[in-house]
Amino acid sequence: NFDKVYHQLLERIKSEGSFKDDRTGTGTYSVFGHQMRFDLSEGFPLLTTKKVLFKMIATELIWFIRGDTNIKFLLEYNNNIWNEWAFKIWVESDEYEGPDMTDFGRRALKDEAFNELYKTEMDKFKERVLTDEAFSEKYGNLGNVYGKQWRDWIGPDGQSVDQLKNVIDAIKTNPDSRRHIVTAWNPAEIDTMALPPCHSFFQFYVNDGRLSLQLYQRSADVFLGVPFNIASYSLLLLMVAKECGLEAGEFVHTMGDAHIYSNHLEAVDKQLSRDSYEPPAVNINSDASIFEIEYEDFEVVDYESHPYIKAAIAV
Ligand code: DHF
Ligand code: TMP
Repeated sequence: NFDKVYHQLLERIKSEGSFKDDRTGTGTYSVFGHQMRFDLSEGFPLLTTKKVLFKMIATELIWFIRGDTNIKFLLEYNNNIWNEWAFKIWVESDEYEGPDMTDFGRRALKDEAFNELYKTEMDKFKERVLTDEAFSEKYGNLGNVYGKQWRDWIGPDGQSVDQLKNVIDAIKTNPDSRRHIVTAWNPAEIDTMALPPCHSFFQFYVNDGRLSLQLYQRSADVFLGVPFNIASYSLLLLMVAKECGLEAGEFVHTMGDAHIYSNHLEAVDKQLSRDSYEPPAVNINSDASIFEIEYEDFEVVDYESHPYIKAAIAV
């Protein structure tokens, strides 16, 4: 039961987690080192004890696979999950002349008047990214984040390394290899990224016609980020398995700092009080290569879930 595996992590952090301050000033309860396993032959691990928006996960994954790092692509799908991190670069730049947005994430939660101002500025920002090409080139971009590293890692002589294409070729030609790795963690470029990669490193493993994937996630926002991360890497596994003519095996999710933000505790308890439904299935209705699959090619079948639980994201 996929939800149970996830609930066990929430319970573990609640009972064993120690409190500490964090970069965002919110405070978290955390454990260090945790592993969850999801066998995709049992269904697709989209959590059912709260509604998780598959569209956001699928369009973000396609964005990574395209090697795109500009939120414009996401905004065109009405996907707002990366807005705050692009907005932050904009409001901290010399060109920004609007009202002071310092520490907007925390201030928007405490001060209703400021929240209105913030929402107005954010709407203006989104509109400009969508309609003003020069602006979007500059401020829609999150820097050398996931998509860039997966598809166009720049080596010491300036050569481009397409890690995703290489790993797929290697799975096809040399399935037993122990080197099926893609890493977004590029130490020399961390300071060019809006946020250093949280899901930083993954490896494939082939056995008995089944393809498995293990992710190392250095930092895990267990209430908001992790449900997305589980579904995202499970979808990537389905896509790569199909591309390589293999069955999808297990998604193994290994975490470093696994934390619950102090302002998510109530939401967590609400979720823990719910019983799970059967997991849905996800179909890929296309024979296009993994590099050409579009959002419309995915189909989620029989997704039944409890309602959405709203929680504030720490910026
Ligand atoms: N920062 C933090 N503090 N936690 C994160 O999980 C996180 N994730 C990022 C970027 N920075 C982050 C990218 N992924 C949401 C989910 C994943 C995600 C960013 C945001 C999110 O807010 N999910 C909400 C609402 C989704 C929506 O309505 O668009 C959710 O309830 O799932
Ligand atoms: P950090 O860089 O200080 O670790 O902050 C990043 C936060 O974002 C942290 O709470 C983990 C969270 N996060 C996820 O859980 N999953 C994700 O996919 C991303 C991008 C971030």
